[in-house]
Amino acid sequence: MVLDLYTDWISQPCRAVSMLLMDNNIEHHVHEIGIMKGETKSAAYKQINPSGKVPSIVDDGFHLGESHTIMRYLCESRNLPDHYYPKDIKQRAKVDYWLDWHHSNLRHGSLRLIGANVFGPIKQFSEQKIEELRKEGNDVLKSSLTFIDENLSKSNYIAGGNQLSIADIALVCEVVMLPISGASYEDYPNVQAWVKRLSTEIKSWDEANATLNKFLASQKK
Ligand SMILES: N[C@@H](CCC(=O)N[C@@H](CS)C(=O)NCC(=O)O)C(=O)O
Repeated sequence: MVLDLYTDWISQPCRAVSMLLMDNNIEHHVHEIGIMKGETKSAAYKQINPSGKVPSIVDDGFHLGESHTIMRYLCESRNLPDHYYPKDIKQRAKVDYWLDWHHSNLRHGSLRLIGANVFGPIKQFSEQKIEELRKEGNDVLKSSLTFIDENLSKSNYIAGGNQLSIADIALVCEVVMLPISGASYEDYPNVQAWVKRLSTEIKSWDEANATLNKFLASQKK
C-alpha cells in the first residue's frame, strides 16, 4: 500500500520528511494541508493527526506524526542506508542528540522569530509581545547557530561521521527557512558551507524547497 504524506511545503519538518522520502524513492501520495488556510485544524485532518500539525503519514493504516519520529520510522521500516540513522548505538545516540537538541534550541528560536515577524502583524499581537518574541528569538538563534557552527568546524556533518544523517536533514530545513523571519546565517561560515554541501548532496533539495524559495523571493519584492 502506498504511504500517504500530509504536508505543507513551506513547513520545515514537512520538507525534511519529503527529502527523506524522495531521496530514497519511497513511493507516496502527497496531500497538501494548508497551514495558513487553517486546514491543519479541520475535523477531517484531525482524524488523520489528532494533534492538528503537519507533517503526518499514514502507512498501511498506521498513523504517525512528528517529523523526527516519522524519519526514524522510515529509516527502520524501509531499511534505508545506515548513514541516515546508524545502527551503531553510539552513532545513533549522536543523531538522536541533535534531533532532541533541535526542538528547544534552533527550532525554538526560529519559531519565536516567525511569531514576532510573520504572525505578529497578521494576528495583531501587541508591540510588547512582538518585542519579547523577537528578543528571545534573536538570543536563542544566536546561541544555536554559534553552537552548530562550532560543531561543523570539526565535521562536515552535524552528528559527526562522514555521511549525511537525518539530523542534518532536520536542521538544515530549519536553517534555510530563517530568512522568512528576517534572520540569517551569513555570519556563520561553517553553517554556510554545510548548507551549500547539503544542497548538492540531497537530491530532492530543489523540489522540496521550491515553495519556500518562491515565498522568499516574493518577500523580497
Ligand atoms: N515537532 C513537530 C512540529 C510540527 C509543527 O509544528 N508543524 C507546524 C508547521 S511547521 C504546524 O502544523 N502548524 C499548524 C498549526 O499549528 O495549526 C514536528 O517536527 O513534526
